[in-house]
Amino acid sequence: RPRVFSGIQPTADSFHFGNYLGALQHWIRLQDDHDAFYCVVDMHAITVDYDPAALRERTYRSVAQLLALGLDPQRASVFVQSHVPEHAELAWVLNCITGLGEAQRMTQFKDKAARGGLNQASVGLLTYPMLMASDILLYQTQGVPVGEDQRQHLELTRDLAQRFNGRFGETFTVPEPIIIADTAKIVDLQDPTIKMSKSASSPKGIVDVLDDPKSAAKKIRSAVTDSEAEVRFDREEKPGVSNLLTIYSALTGRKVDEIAGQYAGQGYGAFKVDLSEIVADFVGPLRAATMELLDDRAELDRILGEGAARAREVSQATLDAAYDRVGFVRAR
Ligand code: AQP
Repeated sequence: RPRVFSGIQPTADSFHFGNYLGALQHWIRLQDDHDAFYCVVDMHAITVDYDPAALRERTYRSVAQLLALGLDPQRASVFVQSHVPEHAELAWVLNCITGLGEAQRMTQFKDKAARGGLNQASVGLLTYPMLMASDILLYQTQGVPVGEDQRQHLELTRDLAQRFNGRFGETFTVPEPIIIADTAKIVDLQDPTIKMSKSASSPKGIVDVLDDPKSAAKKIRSAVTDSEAEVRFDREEKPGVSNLLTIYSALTGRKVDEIAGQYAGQGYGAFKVDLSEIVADFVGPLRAATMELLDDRAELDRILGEGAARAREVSQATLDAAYDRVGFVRAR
C-alpha cells in the first residue's frame, strides 16, 4: 500500500473548516487503502509565541478531534511529533543542506515574520520547512495530503530529498503533494480574498469544527457574497458564493453544478439557510464526540503510544541510513 504522511499543528482550540476540507477529510479517506502516518506537530507549534499549558491541552484536543472526525488508529498511525525524536534529528541534517536564502524565500516565513517584525521572529520559524521536510522524508512518504498553502514547502521537501540523494546516495523517497483542487483553498467567510486561517481570519470569518451548531449556522448565513443574487460557481468573479458551494458540495457529496441548479433564480436566502443547517448538523455531534474522547486521557495516551511505536519502526531505519550516508560514525 502506498505510504502517505501528513501533519497538523495543535495551535488552536479547534481545527477549522479550511483544515478539515483542505486536508483532514483526505487524511480520513486515504486511511482505507494507504499506509498512513498522521502526526500532531507540536514541535512546529512552538515556532511562534505560545503558552505551554495551552499547547499541552490543544495537543490532546487535536488528537481527540482527529479521532472524532473519523481517523481510525487501527488503520492509520496517529502520533505526536515530539514522541518521535528522529524528527528533530533529521531536521538538523536537512538544515545543513539548505541555503539561508532558500529558507528566507519561503512565503509562510515571510508572512509570519512580517507580522511581528523580522528581528522578533524565531530561528525556529525560519527552519520550520526543514522540520516539515524531515517529518515527511523519515517515512519514505509517497504522498502528502495538504492544502494549497503548503505547496511551496512540499516543493522544498522534494528539492531537499533530491539534493540529499544526489550528494550522499539514494536515501529518501521523493514525495508528491496530494492537493485536491476543489477544496485546496477554503477562503474566509467575511473576506473571500484571503484563506480561512486561524491567525488572519476574524471569528466571523472562520468556522471551527468545534463551533456550537447555532453560531456555525449564523456565520454561514452572514457570509459575504456579492450583489448579483445568482448561485453560480465562479472563483474569480464570485469567490464568496463559490466558497459556500465548495463547502456545501464537500459536506453533502453532491456536485457543485447540481447544487447551483437547485437554487437557480432564488437569490441567496434559501441557499444560505440550507447550508447553515448542513453545517450545523455536521458540527453538532463532533463537539460531543471530541469531549467524550477527551475524558479518557489514558486511552488517548495508549493510542499515541502505539502510533509512536509504529512511527519509530520506520523513522529509526531512515535516520540510521541518513546518518550513515552523511559520514557519522554509528554508535555500537
Ligand atoms: N484555508 C484553508 N484551505 C485549505 N486547506 C487549509 N489548511 C489550512 N488552512 C486551509 C490546511 O490544513 C492543514 C493543517 O495546517 P497547519 O497545521 O499548518 O495549520 P495552519 O496552516 O497553521 O492553519 P492556518 O489556519 O492556516 O494557521 P496559520 O494562520 O497560523 O497559518 C494543512 O494541510 C493546510 O494546508
